[in-house]
Amino acid sequence: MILRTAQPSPFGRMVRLAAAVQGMQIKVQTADPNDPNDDLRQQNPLGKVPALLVGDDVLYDSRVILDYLDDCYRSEHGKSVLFPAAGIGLARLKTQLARIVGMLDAGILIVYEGRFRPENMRVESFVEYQRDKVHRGFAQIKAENASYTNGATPNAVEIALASAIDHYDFRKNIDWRPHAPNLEAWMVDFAKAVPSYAETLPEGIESAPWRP
Ligand SMILES: N[C@@H](CCC(=O)N[C@@H](CS)C(=O)NCC(=O)O)C(=O)O
Repeated sequence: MILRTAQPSPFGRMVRLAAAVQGMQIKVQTADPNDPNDDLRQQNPLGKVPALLVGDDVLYDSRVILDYLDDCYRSEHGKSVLFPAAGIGLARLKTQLARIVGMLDAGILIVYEGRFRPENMRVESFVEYQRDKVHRGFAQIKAENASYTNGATPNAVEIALASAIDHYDFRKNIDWRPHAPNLEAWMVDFAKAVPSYAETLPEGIESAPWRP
């Protein structure tokens, strides 16, 4: 399996963390979504990372990849680390994951508003519209994630939450702290417990109480 991803991508980081937590080896091959000559665009016509090459198949997006990694683990071990639930419990976990992916998609749109539009064409109301989605998401999460207790085996939602928090700190476009101050302690516990946390950090991210 080869993972096409870009180092700062929070979606790619989710996949790398998930593979590491499951003890799976995945070869990472850097992709540049901005480079028209990168064969990423042949592999995934959307030109987005992450994309996972499995034999002749190309899997995207991040949630499809997480589901596939989970299936691989489950068929070998008879249990699941990423989605340890069934029925409504599983649907709940997947909804929580969809919420974080949606919050990240909104954050990426904010990054692209700055990257792709000339300064005089940027629309602040659009940025605010996206930012509000992220703030509302954090307000809900605040009520649900009082403490991190899963040790070295976080589930998919916890992996996504840690990746999202570091992403917003890396891009500095969302101040999540006033909306979910309890997540600082949550991050301290997550970072301490999950061995692959430090090695998958976005390069150049500023330090924090849970980050070197
Ligand atoms: N919802 C997708 C989002 C993937 C995504 O937006 N990736 C960004 C990098 S973080 C990308 O490749 N952007 C390039 C583009 O939109 O053209 C997922 O979960 O995989």
